[in-house]
Amino acid sequence: MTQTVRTACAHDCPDQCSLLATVGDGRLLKLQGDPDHPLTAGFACAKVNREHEWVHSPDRVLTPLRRAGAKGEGRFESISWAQALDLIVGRWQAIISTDGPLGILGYAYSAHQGQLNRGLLLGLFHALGVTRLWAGTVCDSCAEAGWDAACGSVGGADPETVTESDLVIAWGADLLTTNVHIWPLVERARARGAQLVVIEPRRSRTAERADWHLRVNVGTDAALALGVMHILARDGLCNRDYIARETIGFDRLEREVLPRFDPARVSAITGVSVADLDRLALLYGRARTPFIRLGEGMSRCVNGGQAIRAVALLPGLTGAYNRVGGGALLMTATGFGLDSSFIRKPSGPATTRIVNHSRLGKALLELSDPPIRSLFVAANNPAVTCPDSMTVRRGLACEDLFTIVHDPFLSDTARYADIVLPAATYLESEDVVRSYGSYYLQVVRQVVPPQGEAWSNGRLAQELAQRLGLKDPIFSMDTDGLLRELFRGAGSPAADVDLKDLREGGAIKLAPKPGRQRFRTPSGKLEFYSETLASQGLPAMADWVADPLEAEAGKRFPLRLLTAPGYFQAHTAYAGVAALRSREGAPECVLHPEDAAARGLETGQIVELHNDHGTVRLQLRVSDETACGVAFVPGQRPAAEAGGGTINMLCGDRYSDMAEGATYQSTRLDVRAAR
Ligand SMILES: Nc1nc2c(c(=O)[nH]1)N[C@H]1C(S)=C(S)[C@@H](COP(=O)(O)OP(=O)(O)OC[C@H]3O[C@@H](n4cnc5c(=O)[nH]c(N)nc54)[C@H](O)[C@@H]3O)O[C@H]1N2
Ligand SMILES: Nc1nc2c(c(=O)[nH]1)N[C@H]1C(S)=C(S)[C@@H](COP(=O)(O)OP(=O)(O)OC[C@H]3O[C@@H](n4cnc5c(=O)[nH]c(N)nc54)[C@H](O)[C@@H]3O)O[C@H]1N2
Ligand code: SF4
Ligand SMILES: [Mo]
Repeated sequence: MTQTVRTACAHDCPDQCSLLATVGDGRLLKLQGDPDHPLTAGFACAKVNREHEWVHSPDRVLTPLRRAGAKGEGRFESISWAQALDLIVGRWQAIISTDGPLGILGYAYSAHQGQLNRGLLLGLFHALGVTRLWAGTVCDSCAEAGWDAACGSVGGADPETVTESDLVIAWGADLLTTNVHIWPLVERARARGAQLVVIEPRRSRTAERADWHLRVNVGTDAALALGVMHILARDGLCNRDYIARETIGFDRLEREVLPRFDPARVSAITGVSVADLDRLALLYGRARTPFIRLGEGMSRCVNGGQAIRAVALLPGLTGAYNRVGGGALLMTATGFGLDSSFIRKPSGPATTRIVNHSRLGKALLELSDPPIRSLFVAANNPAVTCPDSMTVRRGLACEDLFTIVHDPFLSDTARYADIVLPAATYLESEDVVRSYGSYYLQVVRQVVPPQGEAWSNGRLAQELAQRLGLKDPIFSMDTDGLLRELFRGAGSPAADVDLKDLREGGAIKLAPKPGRQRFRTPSGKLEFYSETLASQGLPAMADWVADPLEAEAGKRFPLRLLTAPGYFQAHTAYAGVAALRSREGAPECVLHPEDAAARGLETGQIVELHNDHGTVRLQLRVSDETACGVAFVPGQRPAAEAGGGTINMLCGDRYSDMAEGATYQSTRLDVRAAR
């Protein structure tokens, strides 16, 4: 007997698909996209098509484990949940009584689950008052700050309106890889005459299928956007009426910044020819409903915040923000009006010590008063995904750090743990997800029972909280109670959601009215000039300045690193699925033919990428899909797969210009044949 259950995908992905799961004998047999969901449109991505192999992978951790070898070695013995929880609670109580709760670091950020499972762990950390993470600096904190500087904390254009667009720009976004469900809609717009322009340093899957791939130098998008603005202003293509009504500060930008971004200088910075720059500006200026899909990749470098900010300002010049099919979309998450503080902040001190992902290793090794004595990681793999991951591993290897990792798999990070706890995936628990790339909200239904003795993050948080004597009601609530808490502080439009509908039905759409982008800046307008940023000592206006440190490092390390998500991978989460591993192929580095020839290197050869941080071995592929001077490394792969290293071992711990984001893309390195 098989049965079909409607659920939602909880991977860290902007699409947040609605899924139909076929189940038989307690096993997931098949997952397919829900045909009734307008964006999912009946198909899942290449990764989730293999979800049955992920859930039932032979590599799943099925019981709690205690370390039986050296840290990092990966030797463990099975113990019971009761033993594991006793060990954790005993250790934490001892730390709290001698050093206070700051001696514990709670590390849980986003990743592969919904609002309840994620929120309850954060609630546990908050109630205990432990040291916490500035969540998101590896991912979107900088991109979000760049967007907020221009538009305020507000969702962008509804992706479904892209069908009305006459010019689609994927600006640093490989749609087919990270946002595949917008693709059929883009194709519909193209069938009606729209052009697709991809602005990318490499020829991505999406760039290959575009009408025009505009190659831009890594880290120069702010200059490109300002160059387009220069031409729009010069050629009389601005909508002065919109600028006067809905924006502030354009006059100052036009006077003080744009003159410096003349086509010749912009061309020298960005690598885009003056003719192509003119063509882009004219295409944009003459389009009625240009739709810009911004990706986060370009924000992950030292001047990344300014890049996102400058691109987000562009639709303000022509008034495209006020036309259905026009505007810009980075994220939608803040558009729902959800406020998870009743779950994430049930009690405990309002502020605490905060650690940045990029400096996790340093925090583990160097923080004092009190030092970090215990690290709790759930649903993340910082040994691979954090910048400066060599230092992270040195921190994780400390004998006196008591590390607990909750994960369905023995990740690279879990290999360093003292205690590994088996985690249930989203298919094994209940939750609610809100998309960050569309405007849908949906419940996640349990599809199969937890595998082995796995517990969901929510259950783990609740059981730990109870054993640690926390009395907050959220730690004994069922899903219905938690859902009510999640919506208790909700503003519009989430405040109007009927929880019964949400619980029993499919996805609910909460999109803003199309055709008028709202701004939640202090002025209520699109801000070309930001007093808020100025008061933080940041540039009041969008600008581009060269990074002096990088120019210096460039003299010794001629190549620049470019990284991006793998097509068949979700960072490291599918390392346990053999079929996806083999589809993705060996962990690789892609070099331009000229760079490869200059070093005498060939496709298939094992090479060493190296800089002052260390050396990483990868397989070389020679292709002009990457630019001269750029070493492209797709995906995040476990060290064992990649011949002993992972790419973030070469990345430094510098912060981006806004919100302390990671700066993978500002890494300099060189490549040589492996010795
Ligand atoms: N298959 C797959 N899908 C995923 C993920 C995954 O690992 N695998 N990860 C998910 C997660 S957590 C996130 S946050 C999203 C991220 O998805 P997006 O927001 O789309 O961001 P990225 O894919 O990181 O980067 C997008 C593109 O930016 C390009 N890029 C890098 N630097 C620059 C630059 O300086 N200028 C320009 N113009 N482009 C640049 C990269 O080549 C890349 O193709 O994807 C999600 N979806
Ligand atoms: N060089 C470079 N580095 C990057 C990026 C890049 O583009 N380039 N991208 C960055 C981005 S955007 C992000 S978001 C981060 C991602 O960084 P992480 O979130 O650290 O990476 P993941 O590989 O997604 O790790 C998720 C872990 O959660 C586990 N897991 C899955 N489901 C569950 C669950 O329900 N419960 C529990 N407890 N565990 C679960 C998986 O098995 C996996 O081990 O990486 C960042 N790192
Ligand atoms: S595209 Fe994203 S949301 Fe949809 S099934 Fe794949 S991972 Fe899940
Ligand atoms: Mo991310």
